[in-house]
Amino acid sequence: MDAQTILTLLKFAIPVVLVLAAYNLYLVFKLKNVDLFASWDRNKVNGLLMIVFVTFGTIATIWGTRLYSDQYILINNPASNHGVDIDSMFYVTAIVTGIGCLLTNWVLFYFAYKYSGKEGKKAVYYPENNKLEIAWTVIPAIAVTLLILSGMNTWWKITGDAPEDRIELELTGKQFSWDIRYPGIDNKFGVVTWDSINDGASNSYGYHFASDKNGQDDFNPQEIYVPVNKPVKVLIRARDVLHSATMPHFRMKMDAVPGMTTSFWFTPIITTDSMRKVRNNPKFVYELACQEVCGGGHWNMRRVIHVVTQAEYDKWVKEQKPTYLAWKEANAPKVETPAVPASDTTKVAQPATPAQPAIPAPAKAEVKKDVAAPAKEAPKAAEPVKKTPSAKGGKVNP
Ligand SMILES: [Cu+2]
Repeated sequence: MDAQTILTLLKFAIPVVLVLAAYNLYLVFKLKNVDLFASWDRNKVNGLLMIVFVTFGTIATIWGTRLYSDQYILINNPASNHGVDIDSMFYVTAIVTGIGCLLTNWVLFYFAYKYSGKEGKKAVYYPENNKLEIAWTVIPAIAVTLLILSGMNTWWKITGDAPEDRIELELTGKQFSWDIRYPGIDNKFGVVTWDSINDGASNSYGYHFASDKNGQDDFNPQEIYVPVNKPVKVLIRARDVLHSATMPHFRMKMDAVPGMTTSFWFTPIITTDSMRKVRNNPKFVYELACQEVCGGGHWNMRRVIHVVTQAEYDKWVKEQKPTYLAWKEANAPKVETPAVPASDTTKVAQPATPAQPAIPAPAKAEVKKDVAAPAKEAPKAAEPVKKTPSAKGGKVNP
């Protein structure tokens, strides 16, 4: 047993021993019929303890809130325009309810002290007071209505139309990661449908590359980049179960629902670099998380968000490779073994010698090697889906 373990055990053992000792003393005095507190006015002592309790509780609450305030991201440095709105709503709500909470509790404990039992004192019979009833119904009702209205106003802004000069990006939640998509230079998202999803053939997003030009410049980076002071509209989808796209530093959150596209927009107002200085933390990064407990790997659904200058953003966009290129490469017909599916790497890896006959067309069993491909059809070099998707450019149809 090391010193640390012994210390931890002692921390638990000492209070237990003290409580047992006190209980033993109590039993001894009880057996001897000694009442240590016989001279005390117990009602008065209890009344005074009420005051001590509420005073101590108030001080501890204020002290604790101040102590932890800079560790809770939700009350520090909102990094988006809507974040500022949400934080001010949070403060207003906290102040209004905080004052209500303090007032009612102070009155409660003070009355317990003031009206503690006394010899010969009788309780007053006070059955009802309509004016009081109306007052404490109407005042909270008005306060809550105002709070809700300001909340609705902010909600409508966040989920309403984004400004024209926005950039757009799309997040798709799946067990267990976020797929990120940008529309590329044409600013139009290509059509994606679930039945084209083919993880084994570099099409985990379900693009219709062969028939849909809009998708050919879309790119799927591993991290999110957004320019500062520019509105960002985020489209949110789910590939399997419910997820929830959450960007806590921007105070943004929206459920990802299979079968539909949800969205929000915000304008980042502080670059990552500036926030590192503000927080005095050179390693600080903004994050995207999943806030729906969506399964065993839920905790792993993290993506880094970089808020950069417009110039840095433009440079980054130029550097991105459209997913189409990787798909084209992965699905290009191989000259040596034309009959084998391009994604069947086990075959491609073996160079065909002249003595060997050409490998025959793939048997069913070989096709099955393309695991993780949910599409019903075997992967082919050419675009497998001929159906024209109903969604137009810019819209997605999961
Ligand atoms: Cu999730």
